[in-house]
Amino acid sequence: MFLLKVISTVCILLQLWTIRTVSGVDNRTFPPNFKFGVATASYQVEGAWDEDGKGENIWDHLTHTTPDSIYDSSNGDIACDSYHKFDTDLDLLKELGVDFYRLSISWPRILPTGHIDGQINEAGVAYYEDIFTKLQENGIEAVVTLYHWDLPQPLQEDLGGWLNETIVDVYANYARLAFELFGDKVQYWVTFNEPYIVCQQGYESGGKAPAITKAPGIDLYTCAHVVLKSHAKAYHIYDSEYRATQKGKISIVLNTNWFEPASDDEKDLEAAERKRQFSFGWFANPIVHGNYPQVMIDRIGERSEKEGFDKSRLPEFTSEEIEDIKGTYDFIGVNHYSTSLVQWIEDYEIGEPSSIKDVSAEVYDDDSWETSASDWLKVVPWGIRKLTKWIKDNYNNPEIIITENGFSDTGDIDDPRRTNYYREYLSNLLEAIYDDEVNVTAYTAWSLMDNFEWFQGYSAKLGLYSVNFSDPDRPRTPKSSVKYYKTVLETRCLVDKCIE
Ligand code: PNW
Repeated sequence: MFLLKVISTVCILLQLWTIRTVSGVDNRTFPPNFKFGVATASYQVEGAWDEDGKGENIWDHLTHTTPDSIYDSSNGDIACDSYHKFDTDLDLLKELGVDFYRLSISWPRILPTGHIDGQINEAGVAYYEDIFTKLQENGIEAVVTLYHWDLPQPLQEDLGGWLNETIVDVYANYARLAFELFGDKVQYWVTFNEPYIVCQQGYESGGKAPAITKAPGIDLYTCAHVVLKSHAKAYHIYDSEYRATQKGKISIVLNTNWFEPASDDEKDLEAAERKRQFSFGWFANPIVHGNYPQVMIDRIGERSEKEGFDKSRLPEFTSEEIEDIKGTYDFIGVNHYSTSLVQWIEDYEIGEPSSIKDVSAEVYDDDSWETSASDWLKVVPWGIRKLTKWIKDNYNNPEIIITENGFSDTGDIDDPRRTNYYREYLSNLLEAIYDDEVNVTAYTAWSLMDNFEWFQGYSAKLGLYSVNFSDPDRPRTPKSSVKYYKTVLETRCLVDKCIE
């Protein structure tokens, strides 16, 4: 009897000692150097699509020529009008108390044709110069993406965009110009936002501009090859010409869901890992380890041969290129929103090529997961912990920056589900940091404000601030999630009171 009592007391004490959570939310404080920010992207917020000498980009072109491809036939012509309203945006950033602002430069705003030997558009340069100066004056770091999908239209028309290797040098010249002009005020550079989406949706599924769908199973791999070389070239330019004086960091931003096996069955585990390799690994493997994942090389090679191609549809890197690409990251930027289940299926039969057939896996959602206004976004907070741990284990424990994470709804000012999303995902991130010892150093909420959500137009809202798109002034109003995020930024804590 006495022994039982002792045992049960010890158990209770042990339990109390290990409890660190208040209603399931982790109550530890974020590490002292951990940074918080918010993000936007040029085409989604700037507007002023043809003002002050800006050149046309592939999204201007797509939304103007095929408006029906956008859910509400809208476009980014005006968007949030941030081209004229940066001072207002700056006030929002100050109100939130962010450590950094992640934004992107519109390439054709500073180089209207995309080419350095075209004309440099001084008004565009002045616009970004003003932004970076004001961020610096206010102690807000700049995380700057060079390419968030708004390719200068002439580079699409004349070169075929990311399918043509000659763009590597064109992009590199643009990158060098950006480092030269703004690098003294930029702490983090991102070469590309989500190359997976750029190539898979831009050059196969048609879900993003330039929506080229003519060679499935081929073009997307060519695109990725060219993007990876462009990335590496920009990295090396920064590394050798600017790093010593500007002292920033540079890398790429990769998007991925967490892919959870549908069961403990060996085959489901294998299919889930394969799906991860074909998504995140497609880019992370070359950048960290030098080449495409072996599973991609093997499967695409085998299928190409059976399809009658004389070489693999997956391009090959030379050994010099492998050495050149390997290690071109100072951190890994991760855009993460959701999780999917993956079930093993028989390989698709040989026929017309496609990247979906190359992977051959059934990818779906659990019906019980909370939904959002975007069909691809289900609320699965534990996915971010598993994903970051998997990245740690597979890519040499890199510094990880969560460069996007957020929730989509239809735009109510009172948005408890967004607050809940941030709280739950951040709680899992704390566990990744403290319990799995993952080196996550910063977190970015997508987005500062509602904006042009690509093919969903203005129907899906991901902002902390609401924007009234029917008012010419585009006034911004804080949603209730602003209050929560602001408190988190102030206290570095997700609950009323944290330990430590
Ligand atoms: C990101 N997925 O894209 C982009 O970087 C942003 O421009 C965009 O507004 C934001 O997410 C919200 O959509 C993604 O299918 C596109 O998992 C697709 C996925 C994830 C992110």
